[in-house]
Amino acid sequence: MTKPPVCLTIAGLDPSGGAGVIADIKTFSAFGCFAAAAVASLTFQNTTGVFGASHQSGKTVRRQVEPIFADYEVAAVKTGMLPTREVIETVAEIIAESHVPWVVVDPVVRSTSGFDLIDDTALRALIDRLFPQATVVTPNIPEAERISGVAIDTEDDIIDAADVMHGQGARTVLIKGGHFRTGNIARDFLFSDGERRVFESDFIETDATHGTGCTLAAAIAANLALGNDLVAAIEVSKKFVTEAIRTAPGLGKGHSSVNHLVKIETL
Ligand code: PXL
Repeated sequence: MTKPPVCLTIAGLDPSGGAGVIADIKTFSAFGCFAAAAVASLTFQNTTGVFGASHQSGKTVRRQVEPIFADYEVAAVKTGMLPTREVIETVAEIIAESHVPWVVVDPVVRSTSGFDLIDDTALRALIDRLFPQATVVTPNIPEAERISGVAIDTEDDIIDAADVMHGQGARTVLIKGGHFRTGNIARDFLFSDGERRVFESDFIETDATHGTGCTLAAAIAANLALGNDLVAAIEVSKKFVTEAIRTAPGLGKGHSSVNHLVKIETL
């Protein structure tokens, strides 16, 4: 049997299974990658909201991740909720030392239910230390607004926000337009090397959106690890997330998780 590519997520643990490392592990697996995971923060939550979090230190994140790099050839890293400046600086150092070829940075800032997942100092470190190392940074609209300081109402605002993020060191930015729909189309905007590309998918009217951001970023990392180029990786990942929303299990009293185990043959 040929060896599967190893994908490593460094993110928060959502014990209810919808977002964070559990979503990432399932998504990596759905694409046939081997999942490794380090927990940067233990969150307390369910589908109705986030009730708190207990963060790891830079040291305990390093102690989780270093043995993995010492043992495996890691094909892609995906970062999600990195709660403090200390954790972000540690992750940035380890990624730089590792020379891992693909780094997907999901700049997780706030939960769907409005809980701030990282503070301003951490956000600054995320921009300064991780953006320059990212193959792609994947903010949604509220995240792009908080990171760039640009209020986004129009497509021109999306372009302005991407310009600011380029200036902040992110070479390639995918702004996810789920919060910026046009009719029944959800559009994501990719900015890379002076070029802009728009990806369209069906907008599905639903409450089952918990973990969509994590799932998309993890799917992109998996597909880069499998040898796809970035555009192809985003295309298949968007189809995957659309299907994951469409086939969501509808669990819990709040925003249901999506279905992370979509059969990729059906895409
Ligand atoms: O969807 C953003 C997100 C990412 N990671 C973790 C989370 C959340 C939202 O709740 O809990 C761990």
